[in-house]
Amino acid sequence: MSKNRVDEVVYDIVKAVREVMARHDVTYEEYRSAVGFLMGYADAAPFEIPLSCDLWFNATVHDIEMKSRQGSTTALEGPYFKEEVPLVRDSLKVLEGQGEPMIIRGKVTDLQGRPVEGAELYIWHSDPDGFYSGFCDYMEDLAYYRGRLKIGADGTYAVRTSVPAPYTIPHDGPTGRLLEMMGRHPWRPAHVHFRVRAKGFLEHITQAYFDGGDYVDSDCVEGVRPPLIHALGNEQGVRVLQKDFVLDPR
Ligand code: MBD
Ligand code: FE
Repeated sequence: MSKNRVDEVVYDIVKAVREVMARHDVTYEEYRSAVGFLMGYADAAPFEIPLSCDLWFNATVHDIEMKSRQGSTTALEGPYFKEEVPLVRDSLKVLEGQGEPMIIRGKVTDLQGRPVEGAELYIWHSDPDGFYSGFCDYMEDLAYYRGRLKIGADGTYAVRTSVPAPYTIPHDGPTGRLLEMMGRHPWRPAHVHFRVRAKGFLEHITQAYFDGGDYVDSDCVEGVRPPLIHALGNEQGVRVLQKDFVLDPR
């Protein structure tokens, strides 16, 4: 029968790398320098190992997981979710006078289009400078640009906040150096994160990107999928993001 899973997967990776080395005629010098590069993580930046793995492979595991779902398109969770955020009714706390106002609204339904009453919707995103509360020195209060909403009987929600900005992954270590050597940039397009929890349904984690926004076509972590790109509306100077969620039953 089948070999053990570790051997099956790891040995396939080894063979794939060998094939790439042969195809590009990798030299001894290049091989030694690649090993040296990996040593750099252990020596100076072990904390960048997850960053580097996520940069190349998180979207891949995500796509694999998504194959077994039928609801609306899910997306990467990213590293900045916080559980302990305020329950909000209609607005998130924002830095006053900064950024463009935005309303996010939509509906939470099941696969048959019926509203999912009692669902919990977490929303989090960056400030107008691309920073997340709790992860920068001027915004410790987790109420900024974060909140948890309770979905009512009709399944709809609407919350006021401001438009987030593109974000760079940390690039002052080996991961950034590698991207630079490759001629790639460390930016993610501006985005809003969502997490929906409801009894009887699979947890639904997703993101929204803005049509025409910078880096939507060149996300460094390659996490953008067409159904996640939304055209921002404009109602009397307020940007409008419509984001609906279709949940998969558990
Ligand atoms: C982010 O804000 C993010 O959403 C992802 C997926 C990776 C790095 C930073
Ligand atoms: Fe993010």
